[in-house]
Amino acid sequence: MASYRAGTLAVLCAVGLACIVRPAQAQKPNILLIYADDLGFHDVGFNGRKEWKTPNLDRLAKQGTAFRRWYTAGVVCAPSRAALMTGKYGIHNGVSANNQDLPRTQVTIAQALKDQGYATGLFGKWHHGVTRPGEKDYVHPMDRGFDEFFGFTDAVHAWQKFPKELWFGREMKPVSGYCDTMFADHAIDFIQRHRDGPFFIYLAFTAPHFNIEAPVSEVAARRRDVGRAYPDKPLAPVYAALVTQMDKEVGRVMRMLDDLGLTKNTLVVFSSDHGATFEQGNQGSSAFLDSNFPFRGQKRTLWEGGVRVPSLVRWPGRVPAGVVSSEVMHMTDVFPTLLAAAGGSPKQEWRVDGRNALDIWQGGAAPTPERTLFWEWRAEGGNQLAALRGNLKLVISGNTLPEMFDVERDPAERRNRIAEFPDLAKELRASLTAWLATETDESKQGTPREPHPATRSTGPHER
Ligand SMILES: [Ca+2]
Repeated sequence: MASYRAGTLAVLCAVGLACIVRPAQAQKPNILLIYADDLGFHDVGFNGRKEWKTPNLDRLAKQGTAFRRWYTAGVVCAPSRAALMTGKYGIHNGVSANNQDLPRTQVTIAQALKDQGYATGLFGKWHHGVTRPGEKDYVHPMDRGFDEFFGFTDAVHAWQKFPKELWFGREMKPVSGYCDTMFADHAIDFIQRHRDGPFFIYLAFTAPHFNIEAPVSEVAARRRDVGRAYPDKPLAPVYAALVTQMDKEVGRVMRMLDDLGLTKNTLVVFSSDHGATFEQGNQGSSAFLDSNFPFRGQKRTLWEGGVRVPSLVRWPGRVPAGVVSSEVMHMTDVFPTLLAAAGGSPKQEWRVDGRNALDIWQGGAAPTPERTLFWEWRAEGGNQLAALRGNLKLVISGNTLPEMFDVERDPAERRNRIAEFPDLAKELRASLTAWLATETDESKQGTPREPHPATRSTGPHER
């Protein structure tokens, strides 16, 4: 039937009848960017979680491409989100610590897409920092390119799963209910109002970040499966419910796209701001559940468990379905890639670090030679640096000797193989030092730091 139609169309065109079929490329896709908070690599079915199910995310992965090597750019909320929004490393966009506010000078993906004619909405968690010099307050998301905003601006407020009030734009109003459900409701409403498109939605859920609380019905359901498996761990089903409730919210939003016939022309990206935390706030739940398996580490570390996040992209007919990609993606790539999908490209003066990965999302391979990716975590008492090229990652933790891991053969980063690759180790260390030297004044502002061993002319690693 399809080939008959295509054949008929070709004949009609050949005889000179008006062809009003618009090529798919000419229509700008809607863009739905879904961001989870502290979701570990192993927390979703498409990465092997068995104790609970995430059928809606798994379906997206089946209908699109899941990325097994998608790296975040920051290991706490604000730096990860700022890198997502700007396509730039924290040392270049002004946010490499949780308390730094994104400077007004930085251009966000929402602003860039707005310039492409998009209606833009943020539903969920923004994470502001301390007021910058010259500002009266933090820079509000509605001054960042979002036409509409509903949610939290403050990270500590965002611990509340059943908040009493939330921001509607610039106004705080009373609300009732579970926050992620309200965020999905607002996204659905926005989709309905902007069905003629193009729209950009940044749906920033707060699950499964603590507080470890979830809707009663979902917790009850998880007590029946996860709870039975771990009767001595009462918080395990609650953590699971945070994830499965989020999955349900994703499903509701997808159904609205289906109902309005928008699925084919909507690019969906799902990711997490960084790995799961094993800190006090989670009361041991995600640690017990091994949320970052098979990786070492957690939030606030540069081991794979901190930086490698569950991620997928769906764009029917454009992004291959049912594929698990091993290409290395970096969170800073999202900005230029979404902008490319919308028919734009970043201006040179924005100095975006990420690269347009649209070819990779569409099934192509990464260009060679391989690029080097960098991380730094030097706030809140942390002191760790890392550089990745291909499968080899140099990690410098505090004052200890540098280490090198093959993250594909040894995802748990157990075997330090630096002695096998002395030249590469030296080169990566020099690249790290050069990269750190590009830190902007805005990034230095508000985060006094000790010089890291990697930047000293002689360090313990040279002994
Ligand atoms: Ca987070």
